[in-house]
Amino acid sequence: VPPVAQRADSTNQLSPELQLIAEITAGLNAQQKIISSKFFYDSVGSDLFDQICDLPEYYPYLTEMNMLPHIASDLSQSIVQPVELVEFGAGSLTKIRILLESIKMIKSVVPIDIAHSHLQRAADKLSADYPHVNVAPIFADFTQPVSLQNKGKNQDELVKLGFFPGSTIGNFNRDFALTFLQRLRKTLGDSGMLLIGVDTKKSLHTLHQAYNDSAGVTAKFNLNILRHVNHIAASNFDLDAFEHYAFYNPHFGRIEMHLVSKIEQSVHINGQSIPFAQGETIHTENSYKYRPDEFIHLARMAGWRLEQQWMASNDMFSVFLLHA
Ligand code: AVI
Repeated sequence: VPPVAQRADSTNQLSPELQLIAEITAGLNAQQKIISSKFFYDSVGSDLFDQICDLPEYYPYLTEMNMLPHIASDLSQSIVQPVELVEFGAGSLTKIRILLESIKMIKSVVPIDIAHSHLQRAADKLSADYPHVNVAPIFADFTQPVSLQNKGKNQDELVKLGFFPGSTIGNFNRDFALTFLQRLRKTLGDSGMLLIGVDTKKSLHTLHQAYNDSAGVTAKFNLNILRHVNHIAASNFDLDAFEHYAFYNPHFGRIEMHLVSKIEQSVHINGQSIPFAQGETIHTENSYKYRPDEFIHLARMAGWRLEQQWMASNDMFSVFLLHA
């Protein structure tokens, strides 16, 4: 494969595919090698993530799912005006259904996700099951600014209720988490609200188990990023030559996932040979954990105020309702 730089078109703009290859190559040339966690989610990776969510050790998903019916019932009392629910990174719309069951004031749903066919299928099913709710999916990368203009029915009259569950905010570094929350504040408008799930700091043992499950699903999920990169960039990562490594970094308050090179080796990508020392790692993901006061501080800095807060038993997980 010729190097990306030689394949730019006449306007010198890289195509989206070549931009991805350039991004991956740049990350592998950094001193601490890195591949962005967004490359986890090809169809195999999305299936593996669904399997992670079924693991008893991966408490964030199950804990939040158990909290949602109670939260939805609380919101059904407090939300008295018609709302449009906007989910960022909507996936299969499983969680939206729990909200729809209780909150009758949701008149319109705008799920945003980059996985086009997956979202279209889920949106069609949702629309069939809730015929009185307007379902207007947006196929986009929700980490980029998204315009809600002309989406949804009578959208100007509906108050916007943003929904960002699953502690996906934890996969952003602090600066981007702040930028993202500021952006949502703008997107959802001056009467907007945001329901957001955030994983908490807790016993190191519990955190460790959640990212080092005994069935090895998280390890497969982590290694799959190399298979996906091979597919995108025609690189030759050997999945057997790397191993999963995840640990809690107390200094940064985050789980870090890495892939460790088991041997000294070179990997070919984009016309380059990338050397790996034995034991050298590629950093693939951060998952920040927030004490409630830390998260509330961040939300306030982004222009939100706290309306309501729910904590799972033993403070295992937190969900916040923020108001503009
Ligand atoms: C999607 N995200 C919130 C998950 C997390 O816990 O950070 C991704 C994940 N990585 C390993 N297991 C799950």
